[in-house]
Amino acid sequence: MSIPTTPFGAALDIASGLVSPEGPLQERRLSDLRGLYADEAAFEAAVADGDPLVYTVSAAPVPEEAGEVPFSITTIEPGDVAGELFMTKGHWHTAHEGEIYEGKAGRGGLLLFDGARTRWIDLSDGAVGYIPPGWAHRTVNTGDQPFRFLAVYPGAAGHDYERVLERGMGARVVRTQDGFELQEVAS
Ligand code: PAN
Ligand code: ZN
Repeated sequence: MSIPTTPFGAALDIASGLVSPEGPLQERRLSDLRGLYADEAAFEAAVADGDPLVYTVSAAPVPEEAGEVPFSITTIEPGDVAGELFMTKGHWHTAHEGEIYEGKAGRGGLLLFDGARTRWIDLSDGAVGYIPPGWAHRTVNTGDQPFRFLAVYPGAAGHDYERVLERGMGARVVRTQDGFELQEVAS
């Protein structure tokens, strides 16, 4: 049986990207994103050359259960693999559940894919992004500082990473001379 949650206020430390009181802390290194970058040779070279930290997720102590509303801060480091920007793995929710993101620091955005259509929502400057049910979502650091955002989602959402590995996100986000661009990928 799960322990009943009690009301609490949380501090979001924007300088460190940590939520307090703290729940699970996840670290994703580049090797955790195998199969997601277009340039596999550049990917393996970067993994061999130190396997850099790509993102961390600092979650509040809220269980992933129906009725609960977990929240977390994700920090994506600046960087790229042969021009393709550092990003989260991305997932579909296994249940028909949406999510809300709010940009907190740095520059970045949300790449969304419903299996046919791709959308981009900029989360820089504190923007809020709404992820409807049925849309895969991935975030990307488009700047040169850590990009941080708050995520709030239903506890019964569930996370399907396999489908993103198999089908992609419909586009890749790539560095250009004056910023970044979305490059469409046939799915
Ligand atoms: C977010 C993500 C978080 C990390 O909390 O889980 O940003 O991204 P990946 O889960 O794709 O590695 C969320 O969307 N939760 O549902
Ligand atoms: Zn999600």
